[in-house]
Amino acid sequence: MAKESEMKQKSVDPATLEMLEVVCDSDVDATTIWDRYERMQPQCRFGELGICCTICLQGPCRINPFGKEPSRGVCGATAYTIVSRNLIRKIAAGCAAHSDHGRHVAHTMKALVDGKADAYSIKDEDKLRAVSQRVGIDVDGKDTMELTKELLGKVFEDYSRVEHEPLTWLRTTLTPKRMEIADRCDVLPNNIDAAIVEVMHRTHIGVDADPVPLIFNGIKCSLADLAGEHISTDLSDILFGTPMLTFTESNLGVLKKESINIAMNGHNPVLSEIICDVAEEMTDAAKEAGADGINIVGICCTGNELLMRRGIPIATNFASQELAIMTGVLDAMIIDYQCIMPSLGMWTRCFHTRLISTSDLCRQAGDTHIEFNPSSAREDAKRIVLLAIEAYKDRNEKIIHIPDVKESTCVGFSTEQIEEILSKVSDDPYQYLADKVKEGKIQGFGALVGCNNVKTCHDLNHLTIAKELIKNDILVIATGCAAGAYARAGLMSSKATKEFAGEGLKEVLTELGEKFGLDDALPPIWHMGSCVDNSRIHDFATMLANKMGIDIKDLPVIASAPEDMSEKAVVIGTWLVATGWPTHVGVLPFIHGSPLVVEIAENTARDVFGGYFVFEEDPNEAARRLVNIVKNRRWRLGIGEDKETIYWSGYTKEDVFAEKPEVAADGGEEE
Ligand code: SF4
Ligand code: MSK
Repeated sequence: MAKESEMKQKSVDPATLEMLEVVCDSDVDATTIWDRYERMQPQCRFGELGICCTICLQGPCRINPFGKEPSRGVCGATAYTIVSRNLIRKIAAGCAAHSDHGRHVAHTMKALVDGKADAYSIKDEDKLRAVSQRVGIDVDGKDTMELTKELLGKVFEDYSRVEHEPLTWLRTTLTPKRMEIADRCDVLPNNIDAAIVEVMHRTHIGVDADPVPLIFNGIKCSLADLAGEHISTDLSDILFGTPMLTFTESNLGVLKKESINIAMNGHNPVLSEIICDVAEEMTDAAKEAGADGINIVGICCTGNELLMRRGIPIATNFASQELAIMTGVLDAMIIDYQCIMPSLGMWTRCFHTRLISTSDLCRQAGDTHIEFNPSSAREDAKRIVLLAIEAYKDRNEKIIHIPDVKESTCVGFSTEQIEEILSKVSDDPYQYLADKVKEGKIQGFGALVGCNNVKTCHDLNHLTIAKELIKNDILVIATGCAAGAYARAGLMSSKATKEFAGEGLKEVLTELGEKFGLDDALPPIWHMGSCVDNSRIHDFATMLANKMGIDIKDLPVIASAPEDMSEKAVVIGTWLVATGWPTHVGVLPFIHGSPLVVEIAENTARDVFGGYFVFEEDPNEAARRLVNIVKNRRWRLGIGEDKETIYWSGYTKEDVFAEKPEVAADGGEEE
C-alpha cells in the first residue's frame, strides 16, 4: 500500500483518496490512471517539447532541442514548423469533437422535425425564438416546428457553406470589435468542417512550413470550434430546457447501496436525457429486483449536462471516473463519447458493472453496444436500464465501498438564469454587474474551465486558483471538469461564499441570493455547464463587454484551465485568447521546443488579439499572476485603485507590474 504522503500527492479529493486506499488493499489486478502514469515515467521529452514529427512515414523525426544536429526533419522541417503543425492538429481535433457533438444534437432535432423522434420535444420555446431571432430569422407567425426547421437550416449551413461569409454563429455572437479584428487577420471561418479540413491539409507533408500562417490557421479553426460549441449549447437548451438554479449533491457519496446505480459518462445529452425519463418509469422493475429504486449519477460532461438541467448528482470528474466502478455498487456505466478512459472495460470486467456504449464512435472491448438512434431512443433507453437492473442481481456485497463524502451543490447558471437573478435587483441586469465591477465590489471575473491532468495532483490546481480568485473578489464562472471539482469540494454553495469570498463579493452574492428568494448567498462559483457550454462564458463576457461599451480584451477577466488535458482544452484556450482573454494553462502544451511559437502564444497574440497565454505550472504562482492581471486591467480601465494604493491583500507594486503591460489589440502603442 502506498504511504499516506504519496496518496496525498495524487488527489486532494477525500473520496478519491479513500478509494485509492481501497484499491491498494484489494486483489483486483487492474490499474488506475495514477498507476499507469507512474509506469509511463520517464515520458518522452521530445514529445513534451512538441519537436517529434510523425506526419509522414519518413519519420519519426526528432529535432535536437539544444541547437545541435539534427536541426531539421528528413523533409527539411524545422522545430517551429513541427511544433506549429502538431499544435494546430490538436486544435483541429478539439474542434472536430465539439462540432460533431453539435451536429449530433442537430441530427436529433432534425429527426424530431421529420416526425421520427417521438421521445423528444421542444422544451424551451422561448430559447428557440431567441436563438432564431439572433441568427436573423423572422419568427413572427411561425409555429414551433416551422421555426425549428428554419433554425436547423442555419445550423447545417454553418457546417457546409461554400460562400466566403463568416459563420452565422460567430457573426451573431462576437462583439463588433472582435469581428473586425478577426476579419482583418483573415481568421473568420465560413464553414466549420472546412476549417478542420484546412488544418489537416495545411499540415500534410510539404504544405505550409511557415509558423505564422500555420498558427493563424489554428486560430481560425478555434473560432469554428466556438461556433460548434455554441450550436451544441443552443440546440441542447431548446431540446432539453435551459438550465435554471438547482440544488443537489456531488461526489462519490451520491452512490446508494440500496439502489440500482447508473452512471452517465461522456458529453452528449441526447440519450442520457431519455434514460432519465425512462428510469423514472421503471422504478417498479427496480423494486422487483430487490432495489429501492434507480439512482442516476453523472461523470464528466454528460454529468454536467444532467446536473445543470435536472439536478442529477455528479459523482466524479475525469481523473476519478474509474473509482466509481470500484465502489462495487455501480450497476451500469453508460458511455457516449469523449474523455471516457479506455481502461473502463478492464475495470468493469473486475466487477459486476455493465459497460454500455451508445455510439459507434466510441466502443470498448467487452462493452455491450446499444447504438443510440433518435427514432428508437425510448426503446434503447429501456434496454439499457434493464441491463443495469439485471447487473444489480450480480453484485458482490463483500467488496462494496462507498466513501461517505458528498457536498451540497447549487448549479444552473445559464446566462438566462443569471439575467433573471440580476433582474430582481435592477431593470438593467448587466448594468448592475457593470456597476459592481466599477465600484470594485466585484473586481472581475475568472472563467475556470477544462479537465483533470494526472500530471498534476487531482483537483489541487482547480481548488487553489479558485479560492485565491474568490478571496480577491473575483467571481468565478466554471464549466467542465473544473466545475466538477468545485461541486465535489463544496465550493458551489452558500457556505463557500461565507467561508472563502472576499467582503465585496460576499456582499453582492448575499444581496443577489436574498433578492432571488434563497434566504442565503449565491455560491462564489457559478456552474455554467459542460465543455461546449464555454459558449455561455463567451456570451456572458460579450454581454458584459457590450454593456460597458468595451471589448473583451479590456474587461477585467481572466481564464484558466488549471489542469488542461484534452485537445478540446487546447482549442478552447485558443479561442479564448482570440476573443481577448488572458488565458492560463497549468499543464504546459507541447510547444516549448520552439521559442518562436511560445513567443507568439504569449506576446504576439496579445498585440493582435488582446488575449494571450499564461504558462504557469505552480497553482499558487498562477493564482497570483491571474489576480494581478485583473488588477492591471482594472487600472487600465481607470476603475482600479489609485496607483499608489492599488496594491492590497499582500500584493506589491512589483507584483502587479511584473505582468507585462497590455498592448492595444489594434496593434497600437502601449498605453
Ligand atoms: Fe520527418 Fe518531415 Fe515526415 Fe515530419 S513530415 S516525419 S519532419 S520527414
Ligand atoms: S469532460 S474535455 S476532461 S473538461 Fe468535458 Fe472534462 Fe476536459 Fe473532458
